[in-house]
Amino acid sequence: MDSRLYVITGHAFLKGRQLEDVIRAAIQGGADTIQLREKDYTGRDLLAAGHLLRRLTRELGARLIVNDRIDVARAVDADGVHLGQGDLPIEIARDILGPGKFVGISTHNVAEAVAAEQAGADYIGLGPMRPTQTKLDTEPVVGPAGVKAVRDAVRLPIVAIGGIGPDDVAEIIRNGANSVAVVSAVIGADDVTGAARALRAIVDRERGDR
Ligand code: TZP
Ligand code: MG
Repeated sequence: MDSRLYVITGHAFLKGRQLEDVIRAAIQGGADTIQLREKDYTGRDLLAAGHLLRRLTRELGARLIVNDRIDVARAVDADGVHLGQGDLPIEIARDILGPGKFVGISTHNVAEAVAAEQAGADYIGLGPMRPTQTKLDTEPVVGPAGVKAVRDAVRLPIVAIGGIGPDDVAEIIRNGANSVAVVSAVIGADDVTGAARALRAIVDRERGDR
């Protein structure tokens, strides 16, 4: 799954704004993939947010990925699911979702990345790049240097995540990541479209032809 700017929801950063407006602004700024990730939502609330995001991403031409919940991904016909190390295995997710859907896996080191590739993941999340307040139970920081080590070990697309701001993106992409995933840097920005556009421009510049 070839993403360039991957934006993850986080209702704490909406500051009274509507999810729909913030995600529309992010996509207009160049987010090509939206992940629904709300750890404290009920199933019903996730389903409602999923339907809203499915309509919006279809209208604007972005992918929709659901974090953790294969059932919600299927119910809203998302483009795929993002799973952690402890979640159901990839082949189970594929059985449930059916053909043509993406399965991404969170990884934190070379061994997990290699295992995800062997298991048939469509992409890996790799992080955290920096300390972050958005997710409190993170693994130790991998950093941009860790991207290089993982790039040397796997071929599948790498989506770097965790504490990423505009100053980090060039090094992360140069070290071999395909994409960056952010919550606060876009969802929490006063100018959501401008923040997304700035990140996306760096990814596009540093990726060049690849
Ligand atoms: N997984 C690892 S770090 C993280 C997730 C979901 C949070 C990223 O949020 P931010 O605000 O971009 O640091
Ligand atoms: Mg998870």
